[in-house]
Amino acid sequence: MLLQIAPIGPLADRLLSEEFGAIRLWEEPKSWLTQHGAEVELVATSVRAGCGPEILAALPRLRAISSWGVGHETLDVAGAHARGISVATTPDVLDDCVADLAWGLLMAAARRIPTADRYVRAGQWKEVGHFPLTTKVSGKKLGILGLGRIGAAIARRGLGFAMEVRYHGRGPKPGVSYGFEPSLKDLAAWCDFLVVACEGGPATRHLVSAEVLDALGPRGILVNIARGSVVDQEALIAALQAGRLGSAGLDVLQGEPGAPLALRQQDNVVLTPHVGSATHETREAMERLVVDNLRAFRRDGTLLTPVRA
Ligand code: 8YV
Repeated sequence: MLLQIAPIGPLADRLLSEEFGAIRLWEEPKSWLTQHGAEVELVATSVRAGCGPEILAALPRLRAISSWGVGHETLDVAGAHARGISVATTPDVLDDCVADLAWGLLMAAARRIPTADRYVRAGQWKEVGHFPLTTKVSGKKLGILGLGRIGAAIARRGLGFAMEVRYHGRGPKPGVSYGFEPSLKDLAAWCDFLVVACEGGPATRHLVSAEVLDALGPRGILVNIARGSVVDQEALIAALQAGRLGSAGLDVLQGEPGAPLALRQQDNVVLTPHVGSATHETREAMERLVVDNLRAFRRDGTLLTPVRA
């Protein structure tokens, strides 16, 4: 039996129902897990809905979890692996769109595109005159926190903008030509633009600290398309307000959905509502991959895109 924890999207929801006869947990009574948990062998979920230790404990015969989204901080991956349960997410298919958005935010923050747009709409172009000068993008130094699949896609785009790229992460990546920087603070001090592309969860919480933001400095730009938790948001707000950080482009925030007033009031911030993967093409590919992972598991007991232990 396949248990679907929460709605995923129209395509996945339909296929899971048609091909797997998915039980939709959100449409069942609260007692469903206690009564039927032992019948469940497959779970479909999303990074939004997650699959934590409580649900795992209620599913003694579970064999595989297929989750929508590349993030897995809301899934108990360690607990699942310890029980021999395979876990799949939806990597690869969203790399381009998330990297594209990182560049959109970088450019919007550096060239102040949203502010310039408001300037024209408010009639200031004609009334006040020329818009203030902004920051050049091409040829600058690009720092990337987390050179995974998405970080690498961001780096590749940087080469097209004639940038030197360096990165920080758990360690140097084999076969990578970009320079590895063992200290995030040193990377921030070196680069003009710092893009956060690492995993979320406790291991990366507040890696971008007040110290790192100060190293990035009053002309530096921070872009975050990863998780709000990676950035110390209070420190970020303080740095932006004081002009100790140049500007920021943020697709993810702590406490999302929604943004604190302090950020919404800052002119040197560009905000998007966690839409890195949110294009028709990529969302369809992510939904298909959730189903394809389950099809593969049902066929031969393997997943196409498993999370490695
Ligand atoms: C989603 C994501 O846009 O895949 C992920 O981990 O963060 C994104 O693809 C996000 O989960 C929407 O809430």
